[in-house]
Order: sequence, then structure tokens, then C-alpha cells
Amino acid sequence: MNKEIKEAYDLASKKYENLGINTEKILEHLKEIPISIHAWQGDDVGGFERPNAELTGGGIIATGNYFGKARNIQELKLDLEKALSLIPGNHRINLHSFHGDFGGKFVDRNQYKIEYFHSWIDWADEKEVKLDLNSTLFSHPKADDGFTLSSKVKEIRQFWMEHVCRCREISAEIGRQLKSPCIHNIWIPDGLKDIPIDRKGYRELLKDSLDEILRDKYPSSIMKDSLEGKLFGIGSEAFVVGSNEFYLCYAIANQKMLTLDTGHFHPTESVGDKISAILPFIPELMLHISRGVRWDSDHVVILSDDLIQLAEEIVKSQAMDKIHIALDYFDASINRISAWVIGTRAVQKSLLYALLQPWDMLREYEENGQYFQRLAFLEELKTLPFGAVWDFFCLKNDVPVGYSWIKEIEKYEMTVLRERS
Ligand code: RNT
Ligand code: ZN
Repeated sequence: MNKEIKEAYDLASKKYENLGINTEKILEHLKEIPISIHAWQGDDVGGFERPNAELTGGGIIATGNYFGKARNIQELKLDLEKALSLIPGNHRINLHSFHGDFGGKFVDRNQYKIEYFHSWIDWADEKEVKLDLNSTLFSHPKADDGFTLSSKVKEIRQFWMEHVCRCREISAEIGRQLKSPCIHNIWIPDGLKDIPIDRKGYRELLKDSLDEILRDKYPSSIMKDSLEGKLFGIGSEAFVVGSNEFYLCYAIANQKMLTLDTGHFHPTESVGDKISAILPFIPELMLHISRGVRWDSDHVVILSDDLIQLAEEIVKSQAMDKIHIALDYFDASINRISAWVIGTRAVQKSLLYALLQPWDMLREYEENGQYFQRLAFLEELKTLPFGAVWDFFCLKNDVPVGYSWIKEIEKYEMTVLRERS
């Protein structure tokens, strides 16, 4: 088996070599690209504040009732470990603040402290993964009317500002301890179901809240803030305070990182196209890779044309150190661990595909106005033996090759997940 994979790889490698592509170097590069894997796929965005917590409010929703959902931190960690064992390379885990280890007692969001994250830091250290963090401004009574940082009620706004400030402080400590900047992402659900009158008022409040929150400075060697906008959400169809334009302008004005969630735009918009348009103006970008399907922005990521185009733009940007790749989707209707594996491997495949393209040659055709050649090559390149290179990458990094990982998940279902119901 291994011999066949190696033989297929050697043949593939020669084909790419004919185009001036060194597959060895590319596999080394791919191994070094971390993907921030979102913990919330494992618990249907429930968190561990209260037993059996479910996603409420917030304009997002996890549908499905597949058995074996992680009910506590231990189970979530175990599931993440299983997923990581089936994904090549070294990655990051993206936590939501309500995944903290609250030791069985209720701790409100404005009381979060680093001590609730010690067990995650220890785990990350042991598993050699890094951590990112998200403030959690939904699934909470104080977010029930649909407003948080832009609420017209001062106490509500204050409560959420305190929450975000604490999450920033926690992020800084996580980054300091794990020796890798922890990216702290802010997304708020604020918006209205129907026609708003005072768009301006809400946006002014959001701007003021952000200004105040971001007043405390932390070195970028330990934490970085990123801001995530959205087009619409469930229950915020008519108006989203933190729209993409709002945060784009805010990020430029304040030189902050911007999060582009691929599910947060009109379906005909290309997020890949946005990278080169935005990156000259802000220091860094974060991608929440997702897959929009009709009204849902959070389906499991697959190797789609959109994803490939996104990966190609990441690679061609020549600024991969400024682009942080994270996942953001949640599907409770299939095995949750498989959802992580499918999505992460899809992103890695798209990056590999993009890295294997002869960009210099293609650019030259473009510059010479040789557009038929450009298009013809783009088409022919699609059927080069990229799968053989991917298989070898998995083999080299000691994870199951091809579809053989499916069996591993089936075994895990039988031995671990069955016990949970
Ligand atoms: C919601 C945003 C946000 C969330 C996570 C759970 O539309 O994409 O990133 O998905 O914070
Ligand atoms: Zn997102």
C-alpha cells in the first residue's frame, strides 16, 4: 500500500517538475500552515456554562441531533484529539469563551478569568497545539433582545464590554503562556429583523464600545484582535449593526485585523477576490472558512471552486504570514468529529492545489495578453495528479491516506460515542 502511494507520488512529482514545481518543497510548506480548528463544531455552539446548554439567540443556529455530542470539556478534548489524529500537520484550536473550565459552577460572562482556561492551556501545551479565543456575545439572557455592544441600554452595553475586555485579557495570557499570539475574534449578533430607523445610532454605539474596549493595549506577540462582520443573520435579516463595511472601515482606521467569514457575503461575491483588495490597507486578515447554503452560512467546508479560489488568492498574496486561516461551521446532523476532519482536510487540499500551480508561467501568459493559453492551462492543470501528492502528504505525516480515516471515525462511534447517549 505505502509502496503504491509512493510510486504514484513519484510519477506525479515528475509531472509537476516538468512545470517547474518542486513538490517536496511544497509539502514542507503545507505542513507549516496552521489551521485554527473551531471547538464549537464539537458541542453545537453550546458551551459549558450550564449543563446541556444549547445555542440560543444570536442569529446563528446548529441543526441536527446526531448522537455523541461532547457534553463536557473532557469529551470535547477527546473528540478534538481524535480529529487531530486524522488531520496532517500542526494546528490551532479556536475556543469560544464559554468553553472555559468553570468547575461545575455558574460563572457569568463579565466574571471570566484566566483561571478558567488553565486546563485548556495545559492540554494545548501537552498536545502541542496553539489556542485562539472568541468573545461570546450570544446565548445569554442579556443578548436576548438582539443587542450587545450596540445596545441602547447602557448597562447591557457595559456588561458586554466587560465580557470582551476580560476575553482580551485571557487571550493575552493564553498567548503569553503558549508563546504564540492568540487571536481574539469579536463577532456580535446585533441587528434587527425588520426595517430599522436608527441605523446611525446603533453604529455609533458600536464604534464607541469598540473604541473603549480596544483602549487597553496588548503586545501583538501575545494577542491580536480581529473584527468580524456579517451581511445578515437569522432574526437580523433587515439590519446588522456590524456589517462588513462597518468593520472594514473600523479595521483600516484603527489598523486592526479583519475577519472575513466566507458565509457572510452575498453568494455571488468572491471572498478570494477581497484579499488583495483589503490587505494593502490593514495589517492582517483572518478567514473564517465556511460554506453557505441558501440561508445557512455554516455548512461543513468541502473542496469547492470557491474554496480553491480562496486558497489560490491566499497563496498568490505572498503574504501568508498576514493571513490567518480558521474554520467556522457547525453541523449537528452528522458525526461532529468527521465534520472537523472533512473541513480541515478540504482546506488543506485547497492550499495544496493552489501551491502546486505554476503561477509565474500563468502570470506571464496574462501579461503577454495570451488569454487562450492562460485559460487552457488553468483547465488542463485541474486534472494533474494532485490527489497522489495529497495522499503522499498524509502518509508522510502519519495520518490515514484517502478515505481510510472514515473507518477510524466509525470505530470511535462504536467505542466512545455510543456510550454517551
Ligand atoms: C456568526 C459568526 C461567528 C460564529 C462563531 C460561533 O455568524 O460567523 O464567527 O460562527 O463565533
Ligand atoms: Zn465566523
